[in-house]
Amino acid sequence: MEKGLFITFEGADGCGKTTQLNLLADFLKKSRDVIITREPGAKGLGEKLREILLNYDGEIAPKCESFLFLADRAQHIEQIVKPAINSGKIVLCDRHTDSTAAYQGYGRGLDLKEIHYLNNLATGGLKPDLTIVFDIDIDTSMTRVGVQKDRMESAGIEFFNRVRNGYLEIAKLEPNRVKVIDASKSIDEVFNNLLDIIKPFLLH
Ligand code: Z5A
Repeated sequence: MEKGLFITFEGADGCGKTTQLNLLADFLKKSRDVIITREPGAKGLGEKLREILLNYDGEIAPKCESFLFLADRAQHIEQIVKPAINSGKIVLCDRHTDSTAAYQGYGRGLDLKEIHYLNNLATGGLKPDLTIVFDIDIDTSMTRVGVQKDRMESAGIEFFNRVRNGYLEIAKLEPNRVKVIDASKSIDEVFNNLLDIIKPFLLH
């Protein structure tokens, strides 16, 4: 059996990571067993948590928001990610632990050490083999998101700049796991850059 792999896709809203994840899945499916998943809300209970996180119209305290994302993660890891990796699949996941660090930590200002600890608790210590951060300036990403914004997307430009800088900081701290791609380029150019990173990685 081939070794399972866990690859996560990260970046500010509208950076184009979902588009790239789907392109990569199509490319990899020619030779490997691949599953696509996401946080928050892959399926079942997660979908209910996603509905609250993105659409609840009352106030959600930052700590409560973090715990809801972490609850979704704990369920997702047990129900979907671990079984898929253990059966030799490549798991492509749209957002994971670095989203909590970037949005709730750098963005909302919660303690990063605590978030790191809680992320570890939720994942049982399982880490992505590779994480791609799709980096983009906030004006471009907000144009891509469009006028219809959910609860998280309505947080404002200063918040998103903190999130973006948070991702770049995470990449500096963990250069072996986290690779940054300039996501302001065309879809084809970004995908070619993604393949440049993925291909040698798959050979290891
Ligand atoms: N969140 C959190 O705070 N803490 C956590 O722990 C976790 C998540 C796990 C989830 O939102 C929200 O939860 C997210 C972070 C927070 N929100 N905020 N704010 P989501 O799952 O609904 O959506 P998303 O992950 O933020 O992004 P998205 O809507 O899926 O967009 P995307 O993946 O970045 O981009 P896309 O869908 O591939 O593309 C967006 C549009 O741009 C689309 O029309 C594409 O055709 C277009 N596009 C894509 N690439 C290009 C290029 N290269 N050029 C031009 N146009 C492009």
